Amino acid sequence: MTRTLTSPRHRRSLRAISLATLTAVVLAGGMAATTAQAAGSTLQAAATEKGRYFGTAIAANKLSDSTYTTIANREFNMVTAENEMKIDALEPNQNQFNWTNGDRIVSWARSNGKQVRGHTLAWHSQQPGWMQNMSGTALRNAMLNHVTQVATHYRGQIHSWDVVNEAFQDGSSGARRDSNLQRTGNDWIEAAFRAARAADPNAKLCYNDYNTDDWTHAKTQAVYNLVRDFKARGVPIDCVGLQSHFNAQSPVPSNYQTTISSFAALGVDVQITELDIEGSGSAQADNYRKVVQACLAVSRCTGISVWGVRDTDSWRASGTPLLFDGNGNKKPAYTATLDTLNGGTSNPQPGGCTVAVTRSTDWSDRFNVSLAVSGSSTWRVSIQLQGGQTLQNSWNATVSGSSGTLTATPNGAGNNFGITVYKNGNTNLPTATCSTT
Ligand code: 9MR
Repeated sequence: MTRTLTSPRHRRSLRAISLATLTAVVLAGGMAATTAQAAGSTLQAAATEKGRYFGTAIAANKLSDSTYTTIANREFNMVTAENEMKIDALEPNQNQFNWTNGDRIVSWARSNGKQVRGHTLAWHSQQPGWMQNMSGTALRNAMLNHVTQVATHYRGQIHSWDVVNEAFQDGSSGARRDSNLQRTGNDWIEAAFRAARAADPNAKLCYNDYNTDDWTHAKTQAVYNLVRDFKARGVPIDCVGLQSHFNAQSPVPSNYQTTISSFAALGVDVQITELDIEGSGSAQADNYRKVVQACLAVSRCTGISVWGVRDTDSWRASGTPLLFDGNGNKKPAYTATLDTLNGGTSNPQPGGCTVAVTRSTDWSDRFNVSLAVSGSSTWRVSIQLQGGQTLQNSWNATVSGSSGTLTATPNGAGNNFGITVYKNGNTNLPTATCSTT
């Protein structure tokens, strides 16, 4: 046996096997790299790589618009019905449920491999006329019946339910919003959560609101206290939804990450549920970047949904608050969101360095990439251009190579340097790693 194995003929064939194995490994490596690159080329793929989802609101009457469904299907893996699962839509007459449009959205989502956020079981707004005219015990029971019937109908198909929506006042009071539901007794919120848990034990149950993004706002603190109280008393709650509708009057707060991490520290997930940010160009892109960065910085921030696909689909279309323009083209806000989802600096080794990579000016054929090294002044940065991309130009560092992997070292200009990259059809941001020399 030994002799046979070590015979020259066998050694040759062993070498052939090793070569074949090696080739396979290299090929597999190449394929893995291609897959990883493709995986980060849509919002859903990039978010998945970070252990999150990326969703959108969907309107049933737009499911026949192929531009809309093409984008929605490609980019998002979580779907919220924009209006079709609200109380007036599902129970237009008491105890007569109309599931048609809610079911259309759920079945579109599920047949395309997406998950669904349910929105919303109990709310002061969008109540059908019969409910608006009710009060007291009759209203409480009607609300609980609605929660039970709807959560039962969709049982097993919902990732997370917005069980209660917008139950607190704006402004400095921190009080509950006055509504017919609130007037049935302060415990209406916990009653709704208990009914939802009983009807669908596997859905995550969320409290969802707007103007709860700034940690210093009374409304944020009021929701925080509600969640803390629910956790302390064992009322079932799994998540908080920050709607995050931003504009000039209500900008992305500088303490947004503190808000997210503070809720998460109570033992609930945080979901950014209705994100839209009015504006355009690089200012809007920067705001989207801040939101995504804040979510990625908190492990219990488990997903982000934008409130619509194209600007023209938005409830406030004139503010152009979304990631795609009316023609379905990707906006700078889209690119910033994708880049941020794909980004992230590795933790420095002791005595090591990190490099942050951001896209700056973007032209049709090329873009600038800014690289900022921290942790050391004696570094070597390895930059991996994406497939097809080539180097045009560099500044403030010595850069060698022209495609594939580039190497950058200090040229006396400090730790911030840049390159211009020809896209050649590939708009993805290069990646970089830093080592000390
Ligand atoms: O985008 C929704 C719009 O089409 C409806 O007319 C409106 C009233 O129901 O609701 C909008 O969505 C809201 C969501 O349900 C709750 N948070 C605020 C959203 C924007 O108004």
